[in-house]
Amino acid sequence: MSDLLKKFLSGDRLALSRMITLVENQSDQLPAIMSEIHQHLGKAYYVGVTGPPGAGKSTLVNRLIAQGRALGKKVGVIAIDPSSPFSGGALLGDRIRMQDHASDEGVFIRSLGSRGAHGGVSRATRDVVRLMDAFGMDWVLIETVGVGQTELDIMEIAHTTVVVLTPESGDTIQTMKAGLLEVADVFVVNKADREGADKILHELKAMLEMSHAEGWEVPVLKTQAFQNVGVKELAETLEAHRRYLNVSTKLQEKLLALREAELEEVLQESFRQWLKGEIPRRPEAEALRQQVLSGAISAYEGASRLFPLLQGPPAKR
Ligand SMILES: Nc1nc2c(ncn2[C@@H]2O[C@H](COP(=O)(O)OP(=O)(O)O)[C@@H](O)[C@H]2O)c(=O)[nH]1
Ligand SMILES: [Mg+2]
Repeated sequence: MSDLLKKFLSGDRLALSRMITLVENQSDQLPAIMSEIHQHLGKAYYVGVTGPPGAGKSTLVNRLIAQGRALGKKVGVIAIDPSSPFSGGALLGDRIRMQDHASDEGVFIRSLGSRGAHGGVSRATRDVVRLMDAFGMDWVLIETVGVGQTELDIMEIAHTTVVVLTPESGDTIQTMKAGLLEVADVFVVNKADREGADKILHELKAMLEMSHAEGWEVPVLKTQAFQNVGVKELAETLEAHRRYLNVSTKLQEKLLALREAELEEVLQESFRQWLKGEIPRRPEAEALRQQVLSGAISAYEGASRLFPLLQGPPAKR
């Protein structure tokens, strides 16, 4: 086991931070790291917080950190910031608010850049969430701007997804088109101090009634994150959803689908690297590949003869 991993497992925050950087940079140490920490996973509760820019997600997350800390939970936060290609590039507002907890050993906050990550954000997020889990966090909060498919993909890792809207979100229908209705386990109408909060609340409730979802009844809560109003109720609702997941088969189904998709993704990436020659090829496999490239045999024949070869022992490097 590497020195870094030992430090990580002993609770060294700097080691956690370094390992997150390895994830961000897609280090080739990654497969080994993720394999090593695997046995330490499964203790943390993953909560996704998504919604339009300016809805109050960061403010709410900041309040949830405080709630968690009051309950004695260790809290990890991942803020996915589309404005920055770099790690640590949190929006100024985020950084200021999150500093409330900067000196708290029970809190670890990290911002992940998403621009330029070439669709690798959801994978990076997944791995960072797991690092925080293995590190011993009780809650891992993931903040993303709910604007597109990438953000919705990110939410797949979350046990519970909170969708934050505001009275200004007005065009609720538009939001639902973006698929937020499907991912939401809890809706929050933040900025309830503003006009129109009840209107959107009722719209959401009506929409949820029409969706005929069975099992968990998606609650719609009102909050005023900046005044810390309704946040305790939100934390209680999160715990209720967590209990629901534990007694129903939902969590198992979710995990199964997630793991299958991930295995496929990792395998595809391995195949891609193999094809591009980034992974050394066994001579027999290389010969077959050449036969396909030269047109001597069909891709079908090449693949059907290659696959069994790939199943064999790895080539000597
Ligand atoms: N009026 C009002 N403003 C709020 C509330 N919660 C947050 N805000 C403000 O909304 C702005 C955006 O908040 P932020 O948390 O950065 O939103 P994010 O982009 O979704 O993370 C900030 O100026 C907050 O102070 C609220 O309940 N009521
Ligand atoms: Mg934010």
